[in-house]
Amino acid sequence: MTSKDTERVFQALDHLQIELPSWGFANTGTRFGKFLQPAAASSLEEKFSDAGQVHAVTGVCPTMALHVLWDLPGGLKGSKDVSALAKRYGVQPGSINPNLFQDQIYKHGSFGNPDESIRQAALQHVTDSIAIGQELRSRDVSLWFADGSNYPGTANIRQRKKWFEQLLQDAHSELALGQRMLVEYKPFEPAFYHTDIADWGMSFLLARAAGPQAKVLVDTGHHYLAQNIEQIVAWLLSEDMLGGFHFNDRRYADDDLTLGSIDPYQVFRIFHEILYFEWEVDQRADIAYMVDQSHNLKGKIEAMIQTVTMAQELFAKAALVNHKKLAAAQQKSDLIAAESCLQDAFASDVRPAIRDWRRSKGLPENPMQAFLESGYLERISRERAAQNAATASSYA
Ligand code: LRH
Ligand code: MN
Repeated sequence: MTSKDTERVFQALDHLQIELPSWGFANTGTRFGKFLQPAAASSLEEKFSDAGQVHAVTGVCPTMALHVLWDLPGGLKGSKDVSALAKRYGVQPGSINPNLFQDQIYKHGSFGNPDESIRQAALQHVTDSIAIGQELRSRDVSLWFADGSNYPGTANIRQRKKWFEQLLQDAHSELALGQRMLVEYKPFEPAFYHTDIADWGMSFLLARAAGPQAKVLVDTGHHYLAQNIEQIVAWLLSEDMLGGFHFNDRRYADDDLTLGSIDPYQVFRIFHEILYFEWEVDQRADIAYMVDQSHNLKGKIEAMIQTVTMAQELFAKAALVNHKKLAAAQQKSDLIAAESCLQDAFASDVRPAIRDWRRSKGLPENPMQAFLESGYLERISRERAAQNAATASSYA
């Protein structure tokens, strides 16, 4: 690594901020059960406290995404406490996630439900979530819809599309200046025949039809294994429609595993497309880098620190791609030279430069070690064990 390379790593890390999901600190499971961790967070205060720990040892996680039903069951009324918690734990409220999938009324959908009163109830929840965002001065409202069907012929796909178009436009009209609406897509689960917003194209069309403050959210776990995610990212950048990411990793489906645990080169290729675009247009892309994971077996805070440091490493490697040399090789269709630009960067050991960057920021060189030596885990395991033990649940 030359000093120029180290400088490029420093510049890249100066710009990478990662938003943590409140729900990533709670006890979560699969339909086959939930393995309870004594240290897991169950109250919003505990989630802010844990996110504060990750921010303290990494320095790059100043915001935490909130899921309205799980974190703000009282809706707007609860926002005063949120601001107090944010102040106390040094982490600001991040994207606001309405919950349009848990309430019993959403059995046959929310914006796609044939029952208009349920569609209106869903719109009201989104409108309330937008108001919460304004109250908390958080920028993004992040929309994911579980809507779809399980059997052929049971849903009018075109009619539901029309309802989504109209209701997303209605929601967009509630946004304040500077607020954004992120539309997340997912090919399946919990619906197993069709999902109303199943891929990037459907999200793109609906976001564009909704209005200028609507963008596409790319959850890396929401793609078929054969899909080229970085090509989708390149297209969305080219159309100025990329609003943000939900980062996680997977071997099969929406496994929500820790970033880079299965395919680190996938994340590197995504970061490369972003940094190559920014080099070409000589401008930072306005992207929300967020984590969306559920840590069913790993320690929740440790998994979050692992995710953030892995993201820093892969982002730093992508910053080492020699864009000028790459552009020339692409222009000459010099395949080996072009491919080597990425492979050489990916093979670079950026960890010493990252440690230097952390030292220059007064941050611990090894965030995981700093956290494990802090005694925080032992303390919360003692304090929270009883309340967590009481939350055992069974699937059926
Ligand atoms: C859906 C999803 C969505 C969240 C949820 C926790 O799979 O990715 O972003 O609301 O996970
Ligand atoms: Mn997601």
